[in-house]
Amino acid sequence: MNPGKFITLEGIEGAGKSSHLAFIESWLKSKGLIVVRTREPGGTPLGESIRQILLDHRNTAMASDTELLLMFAARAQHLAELIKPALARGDWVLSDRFTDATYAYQGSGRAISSERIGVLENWVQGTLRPDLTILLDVPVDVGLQRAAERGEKDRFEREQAEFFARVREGYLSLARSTPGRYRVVDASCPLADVQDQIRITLEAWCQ
Ligand code: Z5A
Repeated sequence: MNPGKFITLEGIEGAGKSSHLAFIESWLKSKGLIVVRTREPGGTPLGESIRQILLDHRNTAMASDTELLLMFAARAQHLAELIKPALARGDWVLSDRFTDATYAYQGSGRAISSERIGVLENWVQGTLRPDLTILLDVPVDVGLQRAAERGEKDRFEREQAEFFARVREGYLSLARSTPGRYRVVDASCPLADVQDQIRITLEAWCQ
């Protein structure tokens, strides 16, 4: 049996992750792979409950460390209940966000040190890391304009443009420091062009 692979999709608000997840899933399935599609925070019943707390815009008093620990609490459950069993079966796991989002949002966005995040990453994940991370990169103004067309804003979506600028730079910095795992896609162009870039990326990576 081939070992399962772990693919994550990342990007700032309005980058288009939701729009492209189904495409990636169907492309992988067309290659005969069994795909488990999931998301963070969430992916399990317990994780989805934690997600509700994290995204609830009424939780304005949430401290940055609380936010960080809740992200990793949801992730610990996600790994134990879904990700590790799927990979052990040889399935491919496709996750809408994972720990890079923590480095970008809680690290670059909220100014929590990488060292502190790294302690939790090693504790919760051990040596497990994604095999491939696709970063949908988009300028903040473009992303926010796209996202503005959605309904009521959650707790993160209420952040200012400066916050998302730090998050974007955090992601680009991760991509620069981990080039073997990262593929950066220009998500500012039309949907079909972004999809083409993703397909070319997957074809090259899966060879
Ligand atoms: N978070 C965190 O802080 N720390 C962590 O460790 C983790 C997460 C794991 C929820 O995540 C929040 O959790 C997230 C970070 C934080 N908050 N924020 N921001 P989420 O992934 O569920 O939330 P999201 O970022 O809002 O993701 P999303 O729903 O997948 O949105 P999206 O990337 O913006 O994608 P979209 O809905 O597909 O696109 C938005 C709109 O743009 C939509 O109308 C599309 O039709 C349009 N769009 C997309 N691409 C294009 C192109 N190329 N052209 C034109 N229009 C486009």
